[in-house]
Amino acid sequence: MKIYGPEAIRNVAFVGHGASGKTTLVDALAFVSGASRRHGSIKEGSTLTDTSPDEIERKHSISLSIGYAEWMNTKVNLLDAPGYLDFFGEVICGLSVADGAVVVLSAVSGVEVGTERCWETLDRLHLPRILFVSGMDKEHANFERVFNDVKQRLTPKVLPVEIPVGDGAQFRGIINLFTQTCQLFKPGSKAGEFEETPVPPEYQDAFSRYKDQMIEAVAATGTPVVVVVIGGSAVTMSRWLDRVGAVVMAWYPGEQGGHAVADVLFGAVNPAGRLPITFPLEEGQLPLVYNHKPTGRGDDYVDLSGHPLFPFGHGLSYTTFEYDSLRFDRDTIGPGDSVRVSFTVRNSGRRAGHEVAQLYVRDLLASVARPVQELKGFERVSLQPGESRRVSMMLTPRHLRMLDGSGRWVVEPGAFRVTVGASSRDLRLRGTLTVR
Ligand SMILES: Nc1nc2c(ncn2[C@@H]2O[C@H](COP(=O)(O)OP(=O)(O)OP(=O)(O)O)[C@@H](O)[C@H]2O)c(=O)[nH]1
Ligand SMILES: [Mg+2]
Repeated sequence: MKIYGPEAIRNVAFVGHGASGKTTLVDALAFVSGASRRHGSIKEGSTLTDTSPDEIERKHSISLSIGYAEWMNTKVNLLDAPGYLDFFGEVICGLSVADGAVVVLSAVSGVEVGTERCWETLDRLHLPRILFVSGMDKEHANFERVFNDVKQRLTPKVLPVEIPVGDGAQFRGIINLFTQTCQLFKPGSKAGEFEETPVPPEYQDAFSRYKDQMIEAVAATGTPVVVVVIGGSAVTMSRWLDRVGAVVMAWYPGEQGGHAVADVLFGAVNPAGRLPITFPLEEGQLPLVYNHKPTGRGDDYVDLSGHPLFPFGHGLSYTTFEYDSLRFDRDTIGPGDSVRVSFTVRNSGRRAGHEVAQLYVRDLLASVARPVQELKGFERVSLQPGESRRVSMMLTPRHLRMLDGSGRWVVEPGAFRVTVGASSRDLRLRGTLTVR
């Protein structure tokens, strides 16, 4: 073994009720880390830490014993405490030198009196802790029940880091909620042997539910929270959105994405991206698009709004913008004519920023049903605080045309409503253009 200085040594105590699996876990950790060559078992009396004749004979720990694991240039002393309350003095000895604790719970029995007793001592000593649910392969193992038990009887501030795949005889592996990977064990394999796979489809629901709980728990600490979403499409966020300060949609930002996100979070860059899709409140609203045909009725459901969570074209920045003075160079045009639409955008906030001004058109009367609005132009305008600029965009016959009942492109005479704003639902200016 390498020689470690005090800065690279950690003492971690393994505590919990009797026979919850502490000695077995310590043995497995030492084995997986390479510190021990033997994968011992309680049944054979061959574990690293239950070594006295009494412990081997009775198959439970009697005194505090130490194993160790070498992990990431740190020596982790594994202090295996007995679980039976008769030996609670040993637990206190272990905890008094520990930097933190692993509280081991049985997947079958969950929180027991012994667990509560350890927890109270950990509270008193202000020790950080993680919980480990052992015996997921046993009959009647139930992770969800143990998790809820912990929330009710020990602390509401608990978050799963890993969740099991299957239980009892069907227990097959674990899913890590942070790395978003799944480790599947082969039947009969040793500790530390697994195959790494993506999260199985049947676990996606549980996976997202626990991830949402993770965001809620972090937000509940009171520290301002920004959620950075890495994803290729809309995600639902109604369960936690009102509890966090901001959301940054980073899409799949590539290998320099971390720097870009950091610049946005720390304010070095004022973001100006706009959504090219609609984010729904719930999946039940899908398909949800900004340019649908008129429905002839309200958009709401009996039990849900018909409005999106974030509309097409939405995006915020660290400043604000005002719009005014919409003008057309002509109000009435012929079917083959173009018109110049202009308006003023002003940076009304205190930071320099970029606005993406958007122009939408609706054909108010047509021979076939036309969308309630369609994006026909946009322009990115960079403005210093207080600065304003005239923005102008051309509307040409291409922007006003449609396919008629017989499949021909036509610009039909009549009125067109022209709206300008910061998103498809944040429209600040409107005017009407007439085609003769
Ligand atoms: N099937 C199964 N059995 C386990 C698991 N972990 C522990 N066991 C068994 O459960 C029994 C108790 O395990 P121990 O590791 O001795 O538990 P402990 O918490 O150290 O017990 P005490 O020191 O007596 O408090 C032993 O028979 C183990 O073989 C597990 O994950 N699955
Ligand atoms: Mg033990």
